[in-house]
Amino acid sequence: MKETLEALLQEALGKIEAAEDGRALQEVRVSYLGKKGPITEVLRGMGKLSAEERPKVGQMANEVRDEIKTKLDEKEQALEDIRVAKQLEEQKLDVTMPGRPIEKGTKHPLQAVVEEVEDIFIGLGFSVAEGPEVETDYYNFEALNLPKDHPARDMQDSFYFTEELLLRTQTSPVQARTMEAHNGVGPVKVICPGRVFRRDNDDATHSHQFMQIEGLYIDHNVRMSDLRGVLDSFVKRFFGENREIRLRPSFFPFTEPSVEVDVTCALCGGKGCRVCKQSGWIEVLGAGMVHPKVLGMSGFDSNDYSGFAFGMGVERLAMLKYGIDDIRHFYTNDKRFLAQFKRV
Ligand code: 2NL
Repeated sequence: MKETLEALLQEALGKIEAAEDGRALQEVRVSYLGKKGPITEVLRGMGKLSAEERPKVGQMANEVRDEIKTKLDEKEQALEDIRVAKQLEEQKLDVTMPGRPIEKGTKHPLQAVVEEVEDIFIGLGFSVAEGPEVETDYYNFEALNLPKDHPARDMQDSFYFTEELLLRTQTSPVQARTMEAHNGVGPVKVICPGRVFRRDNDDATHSHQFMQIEGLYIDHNVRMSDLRGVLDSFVKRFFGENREIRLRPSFFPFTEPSVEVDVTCALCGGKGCRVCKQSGWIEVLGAGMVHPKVLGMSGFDSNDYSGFAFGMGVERLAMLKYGIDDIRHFYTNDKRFLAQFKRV
């Protein structure tokens, strides 16, 4: 028995030594330590031994089994170490290599224009206010003298969530909220940039969502000449010192009187060309004196206070300033288009 176990051990150790991979080792493990292996067989045959031999043989069989197990585990670890070392050798990583350059993004031209306009108006004493894109019918329409069934609502058909909740069609509701928060005490001097939405068919000059900047100035004795002065300063800063503005009568439900504001054409300097359709003027924004009803609804006494307001499309400003011919360029995010505004 003793000799048999000793021989088994030597044989197993030899095979472990010779094994070149995990599979060969696994075969040795199964054939020597498995249920049908020779050691199990020895242990099973112990019943035939004498009482005094039995514990000795049992102990020896256990020792042989443990020895084989230990050697198997050691060899397995050794093979794994070799495998890892080989892999490290093959997959050398040069940590000193320069990384792939990360492409730097640019500010979106619309954002750049909004920030530029903000800077100009902050310089004129205005502050910037923002508000929700989902608005109530009250702030978007009612508070701006556009009662339900007013025909001018057709021009601003919107996206409704419910009868009373919609995507705002203009940023005026932010101004209405600002006025309300002042509790009838002026001055109010804000500009409100933001995204607005209208149910419209998209083409080169229309989009169902675009950006607007509206302005509002309420105080004692604010007059049309103040509006003219502020807009003239803005236009000169934004488009160039050599530009002039012109006010034409117009209509908005929230202002009275209302005007359309034109700027002299940069291309022809006012002489008339293709861009300005021979008129020498290009329309850039709408404005007017805040309607007394609008002042009243937002808590201002129109006998005590007056104000002017204006609204302009950011896309239109950007298109005129940078000679962009299609509004859709702003939304399709073609990098060739966006990269042109790196220095803006
Ligand atoms: C346009 C014209 C305009 C206003 C917006 C306004 C806001 C309040 C009161 C009175 Cl809270 N008016 N906003 C006034 C005149 C014109 O926008 O063509 N926008 C693109």
